[in-house]
Amino acid sequence: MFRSKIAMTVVLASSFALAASAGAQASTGRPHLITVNLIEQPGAKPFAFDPLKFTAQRGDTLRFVQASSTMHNVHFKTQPNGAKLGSSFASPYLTKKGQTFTVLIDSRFTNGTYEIMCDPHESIGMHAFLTVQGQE
Ligand SMILES: [Cu+2]
Repeated sequence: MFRSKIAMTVVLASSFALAASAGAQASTGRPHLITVNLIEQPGAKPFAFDPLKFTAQRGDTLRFVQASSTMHNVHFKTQPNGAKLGSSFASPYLTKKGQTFTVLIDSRFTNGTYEIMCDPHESIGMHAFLTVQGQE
């Protein structure tokens, strides 16, 4: 399992490099592609979003990548006032390694912090925090 995690990191690092070079063509360096992995790990919280906290501006894209062999989803459970996602805004279940769920941070997202849960693993602490900032 440890070895496969390293391989996954290498793959993601190279796709990040591609995204970074594509973004570099714009004078502002935006928009960004932000990758969040759904991982399994040893310890008290066997499943996690990696990174746990991330920040985006409108126009950026969030990409969640299934990097474990356990089914997960991505549920935007708590949202700042004025957000237009609806409390049921969630991905389908991601069942296969490498499967992705992509969200454009557009005008539905007001500035503030969003708590993201994996529904099956909410009770064991599988959550993450997205902060949206910038001009509204
Ligand atoms: Cu999960």
